[in-house]
Amino acid sequence: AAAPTTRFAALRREITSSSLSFLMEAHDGISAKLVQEAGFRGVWASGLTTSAALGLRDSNEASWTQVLDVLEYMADATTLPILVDGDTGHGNFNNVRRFVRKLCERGIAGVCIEDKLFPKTNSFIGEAQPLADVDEFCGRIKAGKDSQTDDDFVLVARVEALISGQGMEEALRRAEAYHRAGADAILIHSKKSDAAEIFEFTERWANRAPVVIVPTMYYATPTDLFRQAGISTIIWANHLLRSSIAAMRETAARIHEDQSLVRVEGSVATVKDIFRIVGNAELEEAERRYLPAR
Ligand code: SPV
Ligand code: MG
Repeated sequence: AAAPTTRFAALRREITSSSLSFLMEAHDGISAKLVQEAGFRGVWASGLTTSAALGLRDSNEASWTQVLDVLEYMADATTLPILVDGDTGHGNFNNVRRFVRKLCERGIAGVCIEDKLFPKTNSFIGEAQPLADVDEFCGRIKAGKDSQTDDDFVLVARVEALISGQGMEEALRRAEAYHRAGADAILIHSKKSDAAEIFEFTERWANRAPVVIVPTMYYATPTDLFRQAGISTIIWANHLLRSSIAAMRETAARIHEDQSLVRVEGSVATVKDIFRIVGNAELEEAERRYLPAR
């Protein structure tokens, strides 16, 4: 097939193609660049890590326009399609409409919204978080789909029924309703340490719509099993922020202890590397073109 011409089409292809796709978490411009440098074909703009990188909790403490600003830096930093974690959609159907329009304007290729209530809480905190009413959430999905200004914009509906302890029947019932409401894919989330309930879901769901998963807690499951289960897309949801936290903590402690840079110099990225990542070569070339010769 021909290469997709827009980021919207590129994300749609990742989500709908029969082969397993991967989205790697990023939370700012430089992490988005590193996702692309590693060879990934799409970015997951995580709510957890975008919030944490701002020093905030994953509880809608950053306003939706502040999230949009971060997304703009990310979209400018990479040519990859971005699927943004839209949390609950920041309110009701009306907030979803405006959010989706603004995402399309900024070239964000898709959004994932979850069937919870604003302000949300991260799925790995507490038990039995209240879920949205199914019909009300379907209204958010329909409103989002009706508001996209690019036909290929992707809306992923995230089912939190397993997370909140409401069981497989409820998860399937919700997935079916969200699919009928027009969601392009279903994200089935689980916080179990094994993938048994994910595989039960995929078997019973039988690929009526593409399935997206986030194996943060069941990370030990071999990726080939997800492939065999017909899963569309895996989101590696938070590992660039987590790796940078580990690295920053170690570097800060070492410099604090040593009052010297000697022992860190060999293990941190070079200043030259920073220049390369943010594209200083392009600026030098542009200076030759646009600045008067001296
Ligand atoms: C995120 O990355 O913000 C997610 C995934 O929504 S999770 O943290 O598992 O809820
Ligand atoms: Mg999130």
